Amino acid sequence: MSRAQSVAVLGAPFSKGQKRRGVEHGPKVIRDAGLMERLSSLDYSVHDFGDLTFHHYEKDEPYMDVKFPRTVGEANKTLSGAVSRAIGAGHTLVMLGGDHSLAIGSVSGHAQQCPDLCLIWVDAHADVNTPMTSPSGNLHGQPVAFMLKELQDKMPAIPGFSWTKPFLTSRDLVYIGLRDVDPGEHQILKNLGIQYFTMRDIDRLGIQRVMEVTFDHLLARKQRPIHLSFDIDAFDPSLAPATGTPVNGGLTYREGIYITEEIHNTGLLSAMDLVEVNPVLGASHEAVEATASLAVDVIASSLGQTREGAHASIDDVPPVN
Ligand code: Z70
Ligand code: MN
Ligand code: MN
Ligand code: MN
Repeated sequence: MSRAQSVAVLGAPFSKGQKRRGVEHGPKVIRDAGLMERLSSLDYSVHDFGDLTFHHYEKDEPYMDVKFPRTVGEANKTLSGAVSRAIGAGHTLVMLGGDHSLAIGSVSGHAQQCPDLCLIWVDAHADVNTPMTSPSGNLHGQPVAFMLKELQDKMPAIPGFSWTKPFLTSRDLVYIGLRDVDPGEHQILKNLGIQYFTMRDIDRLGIQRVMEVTFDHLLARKQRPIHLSFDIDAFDPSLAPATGTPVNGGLTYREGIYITEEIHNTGLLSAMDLVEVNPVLGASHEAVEATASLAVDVIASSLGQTREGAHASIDDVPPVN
């Protein structure tokens, strides 16, 4: 098992894509749950790029209904540059959020280096509202709308976002785990023909078939880099209670881990986000630790930790002495 590969871990302690405080502590609790040790034990060379620091505008008036547009826009610009540099240097990137608005910077930075990437979005939510369809004005419910070329003429010029242009087509994206989709989002999913698997679809097809169709859809024509954007609220709230918007009826532990094992097995994972872990919203210390430890399992599994175990070359088995 020789992995010449290196993993870069980048923290993005940021919360202005939504209104609840606490999600900016996500990187710390995920690290405290043992992330770096787990990745090192997978035989990667692991580089901790630390946490980014973000500028918060004191006066950041809403644009239409969009909250903190300049603060979110500039944070994502910063993140995009950092992700692009890390990928350009040859690392597999792990971004620790922070709220899901950070995917704008993370995926766009990845796309700068890998223009043909595809995106797997694991989430209870579709996060594809435009400022006009958004019921909340929160940018963590809108990141995908910034990425899709087909929505370009539906997106107003939001202050803070002039640095980014859409770079993805609707065929480059698959959703898994949806169960709380707003009417405007549903219209976008249907109109653009986006491939998505709701929790109901997982009930019908089983997670194995869902992954088969996902890779068929994204990779059948050609192999290309994968960006995995994993919102911890995709899991059932009984497993991931410490998050801003828990929705009943989510992924089981085994479904979530199967998704990430299969993504690892493609050999094409190039960058991933793990977002929306909010330690302030856990009802107890145990609830927070369970959520953070689940996040570590998701990341480790995406990067090759297996349930069946693994072994080094036969020459490395200790001889009888
Ligand atoms: C809703 C909105 C959302 C995460 C909530 C919710 C979006 N669709 N995303 N929690 N991670 O406000 O747009
Ligand atoms: Mn999300
Ligand atoms: Mn979500
Ligand atoms: Mn491998």
